[in-house]
Amino acid sequence: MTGAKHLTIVGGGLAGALLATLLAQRGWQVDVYEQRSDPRVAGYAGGRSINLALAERGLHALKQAGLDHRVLEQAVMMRGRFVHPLEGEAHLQRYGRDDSEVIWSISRGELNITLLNAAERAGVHLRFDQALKSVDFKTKRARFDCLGGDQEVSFTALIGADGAGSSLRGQMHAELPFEERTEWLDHGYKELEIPPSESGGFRIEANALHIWPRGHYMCIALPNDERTFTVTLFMPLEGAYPSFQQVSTPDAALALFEAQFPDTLPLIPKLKEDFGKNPVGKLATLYLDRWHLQDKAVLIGDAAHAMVPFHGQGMNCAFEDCVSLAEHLDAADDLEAAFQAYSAERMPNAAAIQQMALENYIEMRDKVDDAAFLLQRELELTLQARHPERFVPHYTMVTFMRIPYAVALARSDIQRDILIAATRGKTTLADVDLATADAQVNEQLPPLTAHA
Ligand code: FAD
Ligand code: 8R5
Repeated sequence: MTGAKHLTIVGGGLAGALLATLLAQRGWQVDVYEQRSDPRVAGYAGGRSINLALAERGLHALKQAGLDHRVLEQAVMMRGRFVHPLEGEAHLQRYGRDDSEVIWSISRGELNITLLNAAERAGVHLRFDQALKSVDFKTKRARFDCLGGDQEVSFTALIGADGAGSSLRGQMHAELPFEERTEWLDHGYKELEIPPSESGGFRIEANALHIWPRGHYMCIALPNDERTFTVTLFMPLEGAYPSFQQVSTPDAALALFEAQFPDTLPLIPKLKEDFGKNPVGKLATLYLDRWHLQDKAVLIGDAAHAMVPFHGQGMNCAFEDCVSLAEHLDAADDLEAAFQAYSAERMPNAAAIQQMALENYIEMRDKVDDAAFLLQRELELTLQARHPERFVPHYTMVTFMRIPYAVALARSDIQRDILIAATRGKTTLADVDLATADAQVNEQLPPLTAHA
């Protein structure tokens, strides 16, 4: 890139703070405007201890900024799904082959602070309590609302890292309309908490992502480093019992948990209080047909492609965007070429993970304790061992590799067909015709080595 290397980032959340660091480390002059107060001074405004699953894609991006070790120090390892059926024994289903294939539970507040500190160390100019209000793209001036009144700032280009409700997106739309569609999921969520045990330890297995699958709804729990768990109940918003419409009071919540999640009752002492206090979260997928406006503005992270949470990839994907945009900004001749190349690379991949995230809800809430699914999972691992270059389990491609999401989706579709055909009507692996499955793998799945 030749010319002025100056950029203004709107939003100092996860993607904004990481991108600012990556760019400053590459010699860019970067300003960040964040609407909230500085979490290092005011405490994290998210309030409750909210945790996120960090996987290989996000970890690799943090490594580019030299932050992987710092973040992992505060993380709790999750080896697999700990499945709690309504009847029968709870058990761990490993995500990968061993402890080199795990995901990490990290606190959003701590992560954001780590990223903001890194940005500042790299020379980024951070400004808090500044909300983007309007943009004049002709004169390249942006207006921010701040405590002392409005202020106008001139910019070279704006980067929208201002999350799902992005105001920069709205301003870009007003300047040059594009196709924008928000598909709301008809399910929502409520957060609850498992405190530490009386002796100060974790009340259930710490190194796992817990799932209570119940068909059309589910609970999950992720560990926090202060030995609590954040439990999330996902359920339809309306319609037949149970839905948030029908389960709308703390007493109704208690009745639901007594009947459907009895093993969690002694773990969540403030169930009624949490349920009454915390709002029902809404979930949506955001589809745009353009992410940039000439050489003047570009979107990253949730502002560009908010997704439902069920693959735990929203932040991971946002971090991949940051690395991609930083690399294209370095390589391209001008800003417009960089924004164009970044969009061309990332848009198909964002669409793929958005789709896979929707699909994984059904797997988590309905399939993980199903015999046919478990046999398919067993065959998946067997075929991986027999064809390590060609057959890589779906979850592994998304979570432990960095192959483009679109490649993972295309290969998963082929693999699913092979798994379903080979296990149809079978109850054990011994009954599966491995020779036929082997032939299909060799025929339909070229080696993956190029993407490793
Ligand atoms: P955000 O992190 O939302 O940051 C946007 C920032 O912009 C905020 O700081 C906001 O204050 C600021 N802002 C907004 N408007 C303005 C404005 N007008 N002017 C200035 N600043 C503004 N992803 C995973 O990968 N794994 C998980 O396990 C996971 N769990 C999640 C759990 C929950 C409860 C939620 C809600 C999301 C979860 N996600 C997870 C998704 C993940 O949080 C997002 O994908 C990720 O935060 C996107 O980063 P972002 O920087 O684009 O947006
Ligand atoms: N986000 C996650 C996974 C996949 C787990 C698996 C799923 C809560 C609002 Cl629902 C969900 C996953 O397939 O076994 N990894 O990480 C995180 C998830 O939900 C987060 C905590 C969440 C938005 C509420």
